[in-house]
Amino acid sequence: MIRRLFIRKAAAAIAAATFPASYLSLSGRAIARPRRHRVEIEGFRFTPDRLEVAVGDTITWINRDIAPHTATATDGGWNTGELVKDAEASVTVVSGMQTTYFCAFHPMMKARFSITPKDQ
Ligand SMILES: [Cu+2]
Repeated sequence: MIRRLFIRKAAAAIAAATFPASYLSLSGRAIARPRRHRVEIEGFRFTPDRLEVAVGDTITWINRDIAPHTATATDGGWNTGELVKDAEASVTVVSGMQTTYFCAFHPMMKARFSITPKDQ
C-alpha cells in the first residue's frame, strides 16, 4: 500500500512590509526627533550663548550662580521666571518664537538661538 502524502501548501501570509513612514519625510530623509538642549547660567553668562534648535526641541536653562537669573525673551513672549541657584526651567521651541533673550535682572546678559527649519 502506498501512502500518499498530500502536502497542502499553506497560503503564505505575506505581511506587507509596513515601514514606519512617520519617521521619513517625503524626500526620504529621516526626521529628527525632538532634542533637548541645555544652557548653563554661570558667572553671569549663558553658556552656550548660541544654539541651533528645531521646532519641537526643548531648551532647559539651569542657574549655577548664587544670584538669581532668568531667561526672558526680548519681546517678552516667553520667560523662565526667576531661577534661583540650581533651579532650572524649560521652554519648548515653537515656530516664530522670539530667539533672542536676556536676563531680566541683569539685562547685559544676552544670548540667542536660531531655529532651523524641520524637514517634513
Ligand atoms: Cu541674571
